[in-house]
Amino acid sequence: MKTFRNILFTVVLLISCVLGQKQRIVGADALANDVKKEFLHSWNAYKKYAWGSDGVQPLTKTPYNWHASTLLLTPVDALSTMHLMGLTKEAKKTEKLILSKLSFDRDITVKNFEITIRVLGGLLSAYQTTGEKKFLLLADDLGGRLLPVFDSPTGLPHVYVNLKTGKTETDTTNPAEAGTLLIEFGTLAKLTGKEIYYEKAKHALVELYKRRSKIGLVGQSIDINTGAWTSSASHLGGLIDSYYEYLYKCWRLFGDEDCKAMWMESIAALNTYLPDTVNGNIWYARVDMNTGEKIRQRWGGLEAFFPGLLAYSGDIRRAEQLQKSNDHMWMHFGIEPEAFNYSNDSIVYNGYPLRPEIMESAYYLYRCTGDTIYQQMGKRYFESLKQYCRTPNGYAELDDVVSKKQRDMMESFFFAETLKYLYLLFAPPETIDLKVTVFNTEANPLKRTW
Ligand code: DMJ
Repeated sequence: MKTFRNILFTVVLLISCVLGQKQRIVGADALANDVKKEFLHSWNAYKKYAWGSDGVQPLTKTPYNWHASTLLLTPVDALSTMHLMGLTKEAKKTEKLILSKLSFDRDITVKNFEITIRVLGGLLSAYQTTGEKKFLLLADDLGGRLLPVFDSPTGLPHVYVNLKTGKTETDTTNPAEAGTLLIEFGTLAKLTGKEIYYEKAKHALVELYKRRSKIGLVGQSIDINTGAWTSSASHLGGLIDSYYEYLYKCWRLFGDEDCKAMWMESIAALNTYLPDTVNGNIWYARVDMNTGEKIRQRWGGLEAFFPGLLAYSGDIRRAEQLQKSNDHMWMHFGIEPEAFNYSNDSIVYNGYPLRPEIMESAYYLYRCTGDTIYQQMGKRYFESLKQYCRTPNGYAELDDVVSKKQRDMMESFFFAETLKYLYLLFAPPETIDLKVTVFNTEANPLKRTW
């Protein structure tokens, strides 16, 4: 019986969301084109004011770098969006820049998680799209320099590593930073044949999972030397979010049955202890990982990815309910705050850093249900973005979603994720083949070619 249920589950999941949906809202092509224009508007600002650096600050029209030397965050992160949008000329110029300028032989200390999802993910995606071997060589070089992070008594990764010396820093991590590595390191292993990449990242994921509480939840902070939790807050926001995403997606991408088992047990625990209904809307609360006791009624821009993951993994009912709550949070201020107290519709953190997660969820829900209501939602989010965040030189984050005061920053994920998911939401569904493609948490598409 259990075997039959397992087979059924596998079949349902493999066909869910991969069939092209025919129905699209009126004007879908024009909307997709409009998103592409906004991408170019922002990309032109990068080219004009910050070419060769990590990114552009749109208000002062100045470049920024995360470290003493550039890692080309924006070009590497943006490249797959250009390919999907058919911006071939821009993509070619960007590839040339990356191949001629990107070097990891630098005495800089980087955050392993961020560089993995943005740069390693971007390079692997570039290799799969173009077939240019030099992208894989760059990815392998970077992967090798990041590997020292896993040298800890538990195998849970250090947070920072120096790319030249391999010196690691910071012994307290969290599920998101420790458990959001396997898609990239695993793909690198498959494409180079160097199994060590898969083993190290999977070991970290399993070590996290093994430390779940008796009721199946993880906390938000953990000591990599002792493996003891240093915070028992359990939720779907920053510090934990993409740990769950990778449990599921690693099964999709690699067919790894351990990941599937870990996902199934984890999602059951989440659905048991976190759901919290307020005024007819369902939310997922912050709870204590050991007792399941509710500690905060907080949701936000990062948590907004979760309806997408629910839909992608086959739970359309919960996904639709939760996306309604996402939409409520967005519409309450005309754009979403970073953190929101859903018990009384008040703001916890008032910024909006151009985050993509709510668009990502609208995209998966559209692909999985074919319901154009999700394209309508995306259209509203796109309109808010243009109204409040657009500047003469790209898009700016908001300091405050109430006053709509802008902040001088445009992160690389705006190109990699926000505009990509919006574009895909309106473009013909066959633009991307979800049967063989899995997006990493930064929306860099990776294909199961093995
Ligand atoms: C991205 O860098 C990734 O999606 C990450 O998992 C968390 N969110 C940011 C964008 O909001």
